[in-house]
Amino acid sequence: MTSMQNGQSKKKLDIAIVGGGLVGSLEALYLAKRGHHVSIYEYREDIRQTPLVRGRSINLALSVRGRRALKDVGLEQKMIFEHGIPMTGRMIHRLDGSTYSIPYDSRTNQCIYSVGRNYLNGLLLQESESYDNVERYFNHKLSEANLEKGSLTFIKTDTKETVKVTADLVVGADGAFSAVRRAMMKQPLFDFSQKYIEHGYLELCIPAGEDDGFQMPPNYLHIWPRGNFMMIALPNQDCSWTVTLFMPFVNFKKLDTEGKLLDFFETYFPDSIPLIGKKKLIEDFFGGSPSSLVAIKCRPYHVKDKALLIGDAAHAVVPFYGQGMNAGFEDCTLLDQLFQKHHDNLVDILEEFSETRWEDTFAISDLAMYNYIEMRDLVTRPSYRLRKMFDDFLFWLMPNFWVPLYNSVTFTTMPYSQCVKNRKWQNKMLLFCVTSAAVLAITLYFRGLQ
Ligand code: FAD
Ligand code: EGU
Repeated sequence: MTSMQNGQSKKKLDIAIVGGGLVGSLEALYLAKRGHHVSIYEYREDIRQTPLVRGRSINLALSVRGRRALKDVGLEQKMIFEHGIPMTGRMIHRLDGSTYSIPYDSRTNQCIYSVGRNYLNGLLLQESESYDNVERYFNHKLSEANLEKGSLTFIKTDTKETVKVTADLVVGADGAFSAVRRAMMKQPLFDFSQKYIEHGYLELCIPAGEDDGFQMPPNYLHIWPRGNFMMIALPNQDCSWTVTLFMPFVNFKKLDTEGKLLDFFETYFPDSIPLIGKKKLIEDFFGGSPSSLVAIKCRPYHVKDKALLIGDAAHAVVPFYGQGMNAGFEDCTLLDQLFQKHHDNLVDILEEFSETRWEDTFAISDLAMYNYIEMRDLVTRPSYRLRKMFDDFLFWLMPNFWVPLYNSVTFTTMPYSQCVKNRKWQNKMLLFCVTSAAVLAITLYFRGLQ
């Protein structure tokens, strides 16, 4: 197609999306709906063709921002009601195995959904088959890019052949270690930072019970907060649970024998041992190695009218707010609104996206990093629960006026930076009220003495 797209809304663009993960495959649908010609280039093989590896399924928490994006491409109902498991609250596991739950939204009963990563990715790719203006190329690894020209070089992983293509627009949706972003690094004035945290994560599995049902109450996100480390579990469609253990790498390294592993679990997660099973715990733990977690910030997200980063490629966040995919999906929604606003004029679209999006992605990145430090033990502390009680009470009293931080992030589409500003204002307000109450009490007390 022609490269003279400037200003002409009728001209359809030729768009190359690098990365057919969650965000890339969703963006393809959005662009296809607008009539553009889209090619998805994905490093891995077609996940729809790969049988489930060792029956293991990895899941994610889908909340309002992600749902909103799926709704726009007509997939929300299918994802949520046929293949999502509602989680209405957290269930906290104490050391002694006793539990208590904290609802996500006791006021209007909103919930989040546990969805299978592979299932969702497969669904998005499958949906793209219904557009004849989308093409999918699997086993294509981006090796080189000239972003100013929109030219890309791929290596086919099966035949080792080289494939060169050019496009009107290159969308980098190739994840936290983005090759498109690497090419962008050469641009002057491109800011970049990355931060590895000292914790790694390892996935374990609680299989379905003998009666083929869930071994724990299914409609919760289960949490075992233990100070410097924690474990969480999300339910799967097949009644199993994906359990994720977050712990400093040095602690992982210390657990180098079966005995030490079982001792560790008996000390800290005793109730989980019969659920996972000793044999399976050992298999899963030593069968994998802990993965690292990285937060990446960069800006701007674009090069002229030729290239754009979205999803983890633009903003990888640590998972402690359950917002990485949701934020990436929100990128697609916002981008679509800009395509509408600027009548497909790429210069204006990319510039405005870069100019407006970073503040919100930096905000969710900071929130998630803050939560990494706090959530590990905070949920068990009285001060946290007191603040939460205040928040919930005021929310109940004035639902339009006082929306707690957690609710605004998870259950609204309010820009992330606005959620943070709200929180700061609420902190000031609470401090003011508490101080005023104290002053009033003291004043009345001394009056009483006179
Ligand atoms: P990815 O999913 O990483 O996809 C990138 C794709 O690009 C991949 O398919 C890859 O193969 C391909 N690719 C990479 N390099 C190349 C190349 N050179 N050429 C071609 N293709 C390439 N988010 C939530 O919203 N909720 C959660 O509950 C949640 N839990 C999480 C738990 C953990 C432990 C982690 C690590 C993350 C979690 N996230 C969660 C974040 C979420 O996984 C990511 O934000 C999301 O996967 C980002 O999607 P993406 O498409 O941008 O990147
Ligand atoms: C981490 C890893 C509970 C999936 C943060 C909550 C997460 C998820 C929480 C992972 C936590 C932590 C929130 C959701 C969600 C909670 C949230 C974290 C899904 C503040 C598969 N987090 N996660 N907060 O509120 O907003 O339940 O890997 F343990 S969903 Cl760390 Cl809402």
